[in-house]
Amino acid sequence: MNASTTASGRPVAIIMGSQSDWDTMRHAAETLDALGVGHVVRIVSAHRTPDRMYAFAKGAREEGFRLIIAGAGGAAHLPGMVAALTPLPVFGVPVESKALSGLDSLYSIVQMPAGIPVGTLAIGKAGATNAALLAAAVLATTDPALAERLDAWRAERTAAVTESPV
Ligand code: RP5
Repeated sequence: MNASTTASGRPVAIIMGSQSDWDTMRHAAETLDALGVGHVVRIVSAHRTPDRMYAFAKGAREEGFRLIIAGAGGAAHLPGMVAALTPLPVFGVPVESKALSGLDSLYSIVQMPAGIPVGTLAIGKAGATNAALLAAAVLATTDPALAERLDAWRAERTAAVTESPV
């Protein structure tokens, strides 16, 4: 078992407030897949399933997770509420909302009071992708094999940038 592997083999939990968030959050899951980082994906709503959210957050460390990626849109209280209930690092992804293009989501997630941190990413696909890369980078600090895969992933993307537009 390498250093980022938990007993379950799934160190990352990706949670989201609604099925409608999956179109965005799947980019986090796909990025973790590409890097060989085990994860689980769950719908956990701060507003519609508060008991499920509480149970998940309180049990997340004992479940073997090391990091949580939480995506939500609109009145996006999920990442902050989960961060208040678990000692694990939480990365928040503001999902692009229909009414306010995700600015509401961003403001709901980013402006946490001192003492309860949420690492807030960009709105939408970029944020979901980068949350996964950040999670992988954290896990890679204690997992040399993952660090090598992450280096290779980055090198591939660098090599793919042409010098001139095609
Ligand atoms: C939030 O409300 C969810 O995270 C989602 O982004 C937003 C809208 O949810 P649906 O009405 O599409 O289920 O809780």
